[in-house]
Amino acid sequence: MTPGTLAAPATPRLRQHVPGFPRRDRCLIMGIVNVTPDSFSDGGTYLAAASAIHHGLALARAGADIIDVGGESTRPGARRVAAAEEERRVLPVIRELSAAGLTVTVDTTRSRVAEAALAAGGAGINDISGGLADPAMARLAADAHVPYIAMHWRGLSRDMQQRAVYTDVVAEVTAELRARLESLLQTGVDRQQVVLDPGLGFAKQPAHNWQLLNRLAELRALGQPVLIGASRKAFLGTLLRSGDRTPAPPARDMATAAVSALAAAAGAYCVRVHDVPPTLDAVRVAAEWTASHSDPAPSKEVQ
Ligand code: PMM
Repeated sequence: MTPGTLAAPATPRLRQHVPGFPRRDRCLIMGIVNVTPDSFSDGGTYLAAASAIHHGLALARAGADIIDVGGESTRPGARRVAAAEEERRVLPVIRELSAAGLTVTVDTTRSRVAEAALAAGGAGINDISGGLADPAMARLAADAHVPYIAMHWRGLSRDMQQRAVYTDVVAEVTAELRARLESLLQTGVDRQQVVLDPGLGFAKQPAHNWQLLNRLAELRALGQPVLIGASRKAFLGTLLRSGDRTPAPPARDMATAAVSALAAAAGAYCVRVHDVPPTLDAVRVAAEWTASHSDPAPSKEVQ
């Protein structure tokens, strides 16, 4: 054994980097722009392209590293919109935000919409179906060689909650994402491009979401960067309602920030949120918290 091996100081692990996304020394923040009339979280306020663009720029100013633009609601029970309508909603927003220098992803399951979004300046694809909804998506991701977020998915939103049946949710989601990853790689997608996401709230009951968060390490063991999308989701409202004092809706952004801190400390690569400032503080705290174990010297600052 090399002398001193056991005494080697702990060094912070190198942060994962996905070419095409910004490089940061903390968990990345993806800000959400939903260009849908029925989004549960913004009530359609950002339907008009102009306000969606304004909102995306504000999220970036607040510290979002990536802006995710989606034109189709994925709330449980939601019906699909036509591809042409989805394009009509997202393309002007993606064009404008990309031209302003922002890193923009398109939140779509359709290769046709993703291709048009990349042509409009988009930097990556956020596919909540992980390539399952459209067989042409993996080929596009391989050819375009852009960041590709593959989320765990068990079917369309209209009846996905019927598929929230698991014996061991973490083991099953990890196995299903591993199968997705292998299929993507076989199609020619570069491993470096792929970010995996457990898909909180998608064919998941609240307890499933909490188990996935608690056992993030098992998902990270697949070796890919992991994205967490917990922002304002119903399972946070359910948790807070079960206490007797706190009303659920206004508190969801604080609960979201708490999840952001814990997920970042557990090694999440990126968190996808509606409200950026509390999550920016949260991921900064997490970065300092996890980095400080390698530097035992006390800070000079008092308090
Ligand atoms: N959640 C929603 C939409 N897109 N994309 C990824 N990668 N992960 C998610 O968890 C996710 C997503 C639904 O939430 P929203 O309606 O607030 O955008």
